[in-house]
Amino acid sequence: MYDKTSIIVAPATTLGQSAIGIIRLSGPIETDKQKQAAILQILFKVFRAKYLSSADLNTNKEREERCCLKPWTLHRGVALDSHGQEIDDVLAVYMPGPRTFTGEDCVEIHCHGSRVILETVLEACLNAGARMALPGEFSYRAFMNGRIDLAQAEAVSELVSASSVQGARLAKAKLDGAFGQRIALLKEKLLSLKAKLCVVLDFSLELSGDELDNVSEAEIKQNIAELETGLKALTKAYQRARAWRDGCMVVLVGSVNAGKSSLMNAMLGRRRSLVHDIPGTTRDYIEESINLNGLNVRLVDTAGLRQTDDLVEADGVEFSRELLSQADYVLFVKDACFDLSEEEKELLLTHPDHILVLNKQDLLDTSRSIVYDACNTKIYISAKKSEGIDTLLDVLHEKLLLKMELGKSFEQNSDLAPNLRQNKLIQAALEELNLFDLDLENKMPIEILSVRIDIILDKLEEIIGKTDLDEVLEKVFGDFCIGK
Ligand SMILES: Nc1nc2c(ncn2[C@@H]2O[C@H](COP(=O)(O)OP(=O)(O)OP(=O)(O)O)[C@@H](O)[C@H]2O)c(=O)[nH]1
Ligand SMILES: [Mg+2]
Repeated sequence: MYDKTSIIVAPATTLGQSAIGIIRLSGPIETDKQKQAAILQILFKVFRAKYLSSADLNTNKEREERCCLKPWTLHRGVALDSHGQEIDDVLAVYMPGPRTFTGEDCVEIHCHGSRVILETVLEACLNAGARMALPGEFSYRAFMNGRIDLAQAEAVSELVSASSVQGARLAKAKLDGAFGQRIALLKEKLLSLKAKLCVVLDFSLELSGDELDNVSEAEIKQNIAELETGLKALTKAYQRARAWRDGCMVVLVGSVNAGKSSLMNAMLGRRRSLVHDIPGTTRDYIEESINLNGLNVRLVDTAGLRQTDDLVEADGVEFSRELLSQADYVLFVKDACFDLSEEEKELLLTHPDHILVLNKQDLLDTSRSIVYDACNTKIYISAKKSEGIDTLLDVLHEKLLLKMELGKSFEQNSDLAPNLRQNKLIQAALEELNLFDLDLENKMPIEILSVRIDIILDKLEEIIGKTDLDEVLEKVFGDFCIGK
């Protein structure tokens, strides 16, 4: 995958218009202190410090300074294009490794934030001998040089893509290494479990599980229980973290013309979804995000549920059902003037995490009372007149906090934020732990029990990264953006 010998370069900020735009370089540490660092040789082809006018260059002091720019100091100067022409007034900083993000020699050039300038400086760096960094390559080098563990590397990516303050905090805690420490604690427990088994093994190679004395067995059971609690807490935390990080998915479903698109627009406070009295107006799903008291909620408007001969609409209906199964919460929109059909009642029963939104209350004949008993929570609204929307949003917020267990003290769980990859490994570890428990019950030989522990250990190690796992690393870092 990545080679580790070249000097890599990439924009560290977006290639757009902004006050400042940064080009970042990283390359292997120059170990020969007498030699000019290779990264500086590149820098001096694209950057000239302000005080280095050609006349001044004759003094020894400046020659020295030119040879080795004072580290950790911002130097004012000009950026040069590939032909040596001045292109921008910039600041440059040289950061010798190993105490840098990548653990290597690093350089940053702070330009004015213009796409043209950044691309020109980038091109000059490439012509001077640097290579364009691949996605995630800076973080990869930080990981390979032992500056961060794999969970921390992923946290860098999670931090920049967090969609809420809490999501950013979770990523920051992981970046600080708290998550890695939690895994290390679980690893310790496993090792102590393995040690106990080894002690028993040492007594006799013939010994089998049923010959474990009562004390050892009680201790082992205690260890398993602690491990199980620790792993389960992490999978629960995954759900919570996912909600804070990626947002909760709330799907609006119901029969055609119920007012789903009107409700979507009312919740967004703007016209986004097409509204019409022709049934079957919405065919493809429409997704928009809202910030519900700090919680990122992805609202999805769907095609109305009905039997149809129209092939395109039928596809839309099929998709609505698929989205329904993925939803964290469902807003089941119903025209309040009509009774629930048997099919609708069944749908509500199979999706208990729903709010029945009874729309068009402005048309409701108060003398007519319809009993809607197949639901957990019902709220009357008028999407057209924007009535009841605030109440609906408040109730939805409350429900989501409850469902995703987000009401619990955030600070208390701030270090627990596995991502999808990590959660899969945690679940695999849990499954293996259950098998271990079963084997113990069935008095299996200790060697088999010991192998199970090794498998769990492998899973935990993969979470924080083992350097020989090339495939995992490629996948993890490949998902990063360039410059990270
Ligand atoms: N009186 C009244 N009419 C409403 C209300 N909400 C929606 N409507 C009307 O109901 C019709 C259907 O509204 P939509 O929002 O398009 O309904 P939908 O559920 O998205 O329909 P499909 O996309 O066909 O599934 C439109 O004519 C709306 O103006 C309401 O609260 N009161
Ligand atoms: Mg619609």
